[in-house]
Amino acid sequence: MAGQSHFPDTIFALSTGGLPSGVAVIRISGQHVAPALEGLAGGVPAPRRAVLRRILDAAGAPIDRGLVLFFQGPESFTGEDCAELHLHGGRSVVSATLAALAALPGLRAAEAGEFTRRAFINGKIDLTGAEALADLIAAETETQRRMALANAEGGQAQLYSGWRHRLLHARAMIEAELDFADEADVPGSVSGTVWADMAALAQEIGNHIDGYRAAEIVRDGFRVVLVGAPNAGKSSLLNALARRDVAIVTDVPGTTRDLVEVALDLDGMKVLVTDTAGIRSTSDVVERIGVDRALEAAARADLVVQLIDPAGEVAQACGDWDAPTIRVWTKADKGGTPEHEGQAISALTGIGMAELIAEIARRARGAAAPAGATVPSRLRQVELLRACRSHVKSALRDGHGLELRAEELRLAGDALGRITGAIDVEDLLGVIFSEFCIGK
Ligand SMILES: Nc1nc2c(ncn2[C@@H]2O[C@H](COP(=O)(O)OP(=O)(O)OP(=O)(O)O)[C@@H](O)[C@H]2O)c(=O)[nH]1
Ligand SMILES: [Mg+2]
Repeated sequence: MAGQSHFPDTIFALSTGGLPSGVAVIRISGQHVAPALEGLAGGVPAPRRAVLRRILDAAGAPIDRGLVLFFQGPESFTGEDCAELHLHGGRSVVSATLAALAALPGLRAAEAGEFTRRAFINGKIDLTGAEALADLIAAETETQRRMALANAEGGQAQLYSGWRHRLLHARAMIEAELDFADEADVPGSVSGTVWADMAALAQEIGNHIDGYRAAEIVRDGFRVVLVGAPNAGKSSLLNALARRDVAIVTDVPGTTRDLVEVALDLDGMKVLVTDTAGIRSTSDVVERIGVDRALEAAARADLVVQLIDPAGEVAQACGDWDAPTIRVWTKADKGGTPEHEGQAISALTGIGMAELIAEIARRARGAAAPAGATVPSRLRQVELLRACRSHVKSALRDGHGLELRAEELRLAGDALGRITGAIDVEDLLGVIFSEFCIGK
């Protein structure tokens, strides 16, 4: 069977990473999979059974021996007939096999994200599921992985389809009220419960949208900015956190001018730590730009860590930022006792470092979406959610007629449909699937 494909081409790609590797998996999808396996592997294995076969080139000469798996559409990732060849991950093995596949009629190399795109078009996953798969492949930390997995397993799809269902139900009740408005025995308060539910829905969508920043923190990282007077020990702290020499450290005040950023995995959370120029008023043009950048970075931070050398100059007024700020006293190995509250650390000996890292990780977790929460993961989704909520709110306004209010609910449902790809998204697909690597 040729699966449910509408695509003339059968696509193939190396789906595993860099070569050489122990094993390389080549994936094939489309209506010509079975004939391709006949030629390449001497036959089509029973679906979902791994069999060891010789892989042959077009002239019948052996390329390698490997496992061959066949997935009959629609029970496959793409919904089409699919196959996987698990080969030895040598460059020559892979290139000879890809060349043999390209020589077969109807086959061509896949574009980035093309397998997932076919899965979407064949109804195997919705757009939020596809986006979550891209996130899962990109996930570097445990929290990123958990969030992506929850969405890949249909968390968002279920939530939005529940909301669409409520919108449909509300419209049906309103239509009924419109149709039977003239008759005496209409259950008059039908729309009363409907509007209460729509008000609740607007609230739920609002809460869900509020979760986006927390999701962004998981996906893109919790932004920590180190600020303080020159020589406070900011660059030394950055290097200690990164466990390598990222930033230049000298005893010259004003060493750092640019922003220096490192991405860390702190206790499963992605944390971006930025070192900045020491803040002071200066006539040096370059340093002044550095100070401006430091203050801008602090303004964008999720957490500011303000470093103070107890023996150093009293930090000058540091400017304004909204982010929560923790004070850290540096160079604790020198024994100067801080007079004020705050953590004491030494980047040199490691005193207090574990406590500081734990505190940053605790705050990052507090700001991030909780594990397994269903949250919007893309600005695209948030924009449509905002549109949806604004239509629901318009519908709730009593001023205009019932027909118009029902129409607003229809538009609200359409916005949700665009998030999952149930309606009208052709123009978006290129953008969404280009995020993927080849072979997915
Ligand atoms: N004893 C001791 N010295 C430190 C410690 N941390 C930094 N220093 C020294 O303090 C001086 C300044 O350190 P930096 O890390 O360059 O300070 P900074 O805040 O980045 O300074 P600017 O980039 O000029 O703003 C250097 O001589 C460091 O070796 C520490 O924990 N203990
Ligand atoms: Mg520095």
